[in-house]
Amino acid sequence: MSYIDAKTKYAKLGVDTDKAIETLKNLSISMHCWQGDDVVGFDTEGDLTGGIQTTGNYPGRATNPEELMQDIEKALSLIPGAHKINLHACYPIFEEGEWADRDALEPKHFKKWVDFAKKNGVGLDFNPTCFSHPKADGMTLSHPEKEIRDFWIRHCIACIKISEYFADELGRPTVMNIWVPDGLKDIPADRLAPRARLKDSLDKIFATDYDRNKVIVTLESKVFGIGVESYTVGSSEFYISYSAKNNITPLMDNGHYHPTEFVSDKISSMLLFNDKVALHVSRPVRWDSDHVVLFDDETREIMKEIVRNNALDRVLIALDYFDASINRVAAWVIGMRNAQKAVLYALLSPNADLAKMQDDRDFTSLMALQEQVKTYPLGEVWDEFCKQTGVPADDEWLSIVRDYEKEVLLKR
Ligand code: RNT
Ligand code: ZN
Repeated sequence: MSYIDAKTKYAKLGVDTDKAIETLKNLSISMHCWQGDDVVGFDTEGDLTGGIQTTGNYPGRATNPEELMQDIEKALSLIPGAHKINLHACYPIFEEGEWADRDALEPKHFKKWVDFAKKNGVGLDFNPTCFSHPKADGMTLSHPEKEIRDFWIRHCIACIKISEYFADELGRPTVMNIWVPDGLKDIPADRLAPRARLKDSLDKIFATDYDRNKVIVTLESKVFGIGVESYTVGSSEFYISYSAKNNITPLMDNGHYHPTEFVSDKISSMLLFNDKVALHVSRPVRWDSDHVVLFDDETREIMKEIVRNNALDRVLIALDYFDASINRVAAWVIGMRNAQKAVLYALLSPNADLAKMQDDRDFTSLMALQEQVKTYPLGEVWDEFCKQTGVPADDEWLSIVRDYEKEVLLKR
């Protein structure tokens, strides 16, 4: 089937494939740098901590800024559209002999990333790194010791400054997401005090003067982590309430809920009460496992909600996973392309007709049409999108990654 045939087929449903392609071209997704090096970063030596974990030892991990940038560039060349790169504060690029602790990080330590972003025509997003650090032992912004809390408050404020610098340099807002791993392995004696301290620390961070048009701070909740199974300070209720009261953007990671809860079902409620909503699109398998994003039911359902709610400009989409068991460049390419493909699927759905059937309580037609569109020729429209944006089709990109693996990754 050709693109023209597919276009005709969708047109019979009242769906304009050309328009969908144009919309998709304008959607930028934030691609997480940390898939490239298993969340190791460049500023500390120790292990990954904070209740998150990478598994696998596929060869070719990026071990320095040059390698990580080279791998990101390779991935970007295989991903349609123009996107953003999401950096963590543990990825500063110091000069020879230079080092700064997390609370002393400055824009200059990220200048090379700005140069990289300009060269590649991408935006930058940012994240304080409140884990994998000697002072991040179990608790950070909610730590009982003031000295430790103050350190992480200073870190977050430093990150706001760096985010502002990115926005100034690149001419587009930086999304800065705060996630802290604070929690307890076993039954708490006091659930309130750590939450009160987290609230107070956030108040102190937001007391800093910054331009909210340039930096969109988001707060990411979680249900549990490895080694913090019994209590998470920054729970969903905590951050939803804090964000609403303080006009901050909440962030939902779809690995951070009970397996019977779906982020796709939460988006509409959050959009009713928030100007913007941020997402970490991930794939939990049994737990918050951060598997590569697939073109699966929940990813499609999430994107359908965004499209149907007419909220492509209000939902800030970022990816968050770290798989060390497969080629890491391929992991980026697969996840990004799947997220975009799921958006395309949503754009090619006869959403207004389906909504009307629901309102008319014609559930028979609704079910029939929802099933009908599942096997419509999405692939042809996707191929056309890849062609128009100058990137390889689904059956072409992997051999390019394989060559890169042979020539670059396996020689590391
Ligand atoms: C952890 C959160 C957080 C991290 C990244 C590295 O559970 O999902 O977003 O994955 O910041
Ligand atoms: Zn996340």
